[in-house]
Amino acid sequence: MKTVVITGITGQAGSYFSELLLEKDYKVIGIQRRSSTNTTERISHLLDDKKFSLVEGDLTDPASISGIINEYKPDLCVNFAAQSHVATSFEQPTTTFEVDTIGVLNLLESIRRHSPNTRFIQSSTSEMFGDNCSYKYNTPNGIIVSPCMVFNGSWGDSEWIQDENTTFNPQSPYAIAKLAAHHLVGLYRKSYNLHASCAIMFNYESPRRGEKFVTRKITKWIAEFNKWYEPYDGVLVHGQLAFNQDWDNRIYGDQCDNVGFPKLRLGNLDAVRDWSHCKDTMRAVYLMSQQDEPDDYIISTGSSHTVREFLNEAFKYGGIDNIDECIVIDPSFYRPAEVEFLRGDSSKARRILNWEPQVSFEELVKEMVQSDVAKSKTKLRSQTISNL
Ligand code: F7E
Repeated sequence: MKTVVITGITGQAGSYFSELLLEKDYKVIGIQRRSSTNTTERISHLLDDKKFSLVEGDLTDPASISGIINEYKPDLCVNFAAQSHVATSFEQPTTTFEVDTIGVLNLLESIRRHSPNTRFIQSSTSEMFGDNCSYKYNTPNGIIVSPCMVFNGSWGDSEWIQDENTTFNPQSPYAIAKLAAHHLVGLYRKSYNLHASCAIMFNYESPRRGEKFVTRKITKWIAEFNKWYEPYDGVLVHGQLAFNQDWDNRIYGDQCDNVGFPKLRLGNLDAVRDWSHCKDTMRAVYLMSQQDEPDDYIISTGSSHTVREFLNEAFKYGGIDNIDECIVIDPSFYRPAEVEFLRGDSSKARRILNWEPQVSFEELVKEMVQSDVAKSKTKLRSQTISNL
């Protein structure tokens, strides 16, 4: 039986990737940071699986990481651990570099010294492109791609994309830290012949997405808003909603007009993202790990939408019409520097890995809304019972 060590095991990607590798009959070792609170919500259904176990460790502590790599000498090690919130990286740049760059260096060094046959996959990010794109020109002699163009704000049907040859121009401490890690992986692959690859993943989402990312923030708000109104088992529970204070305190400033519910506070609605389902993205990561040769791949759907489009789609599934009355544009959610446009060209992954995404944008949004609505109803049931 093969063994995989996964960092960031308690996160969205770690949980889906674990499920996939358990299905593929891997023994899964998840590295979990010590915490006094329970962080295993996303992997609670895996904890009883005999092939699944957790070990305590911290990416920023070389001794703990090298101890784990040395002990298990895994066939595969996948790094999903990161300080992954872009806005937070402006407030905590040093922590971001410690986890997102030094943490990767610690993993690479541990593998090089203790287990050079371990295959390694790093989660790189589309954020590394920043405000840069490639532009495809149709010419009489075929398509020409210019890999270093600053996005001009107009896209529509245009041929702006990012692919493996697009020049990086990172726009946040997070993206710069990730880019340094990306280059380290390339260097260790070349210098030490490690089977080390980078998955350049565009935004991936699911019902397990963290609640501070814009997609989940929207779908969770919709669920809580609907719950505010809903009669349950004949009992009108309007007003009994217990807010999750950890979600984002800034949401709870203004009240929604006429309804007594806090408005949804958002920043830049014009940003364009290439959103995929996390499960699709994880399949690509698995396929990368099975290739004879290590390499870097763009993992994306190739189809992009604005935050506003996500908002419209989610409100549609949530059955709420009056979006403008429900939201407030709050400049505190604007970033010091923004990545305006992301659309990944994953032709290489489709060709070599024989991969393609299966979940459409509409299906993704619908699943996220439905999941949050279902979760909020479960919460409501227990609250209602305890209130009786
Ligand atoms: O923002 C805008 C915001 O935080 C998406 C991470 O997984 O994907 C993710 O990074 C867009 C941005 O994700 C709010 O300004 C508007 O333009 O959901 P996000 P992200 O920054 O794209 C990449 C690939 C990663 O690697 C990252 O780790 O939405 N936006 N209003 C907002 N964003 C947030 N969070 N909250 C708002 O209220």
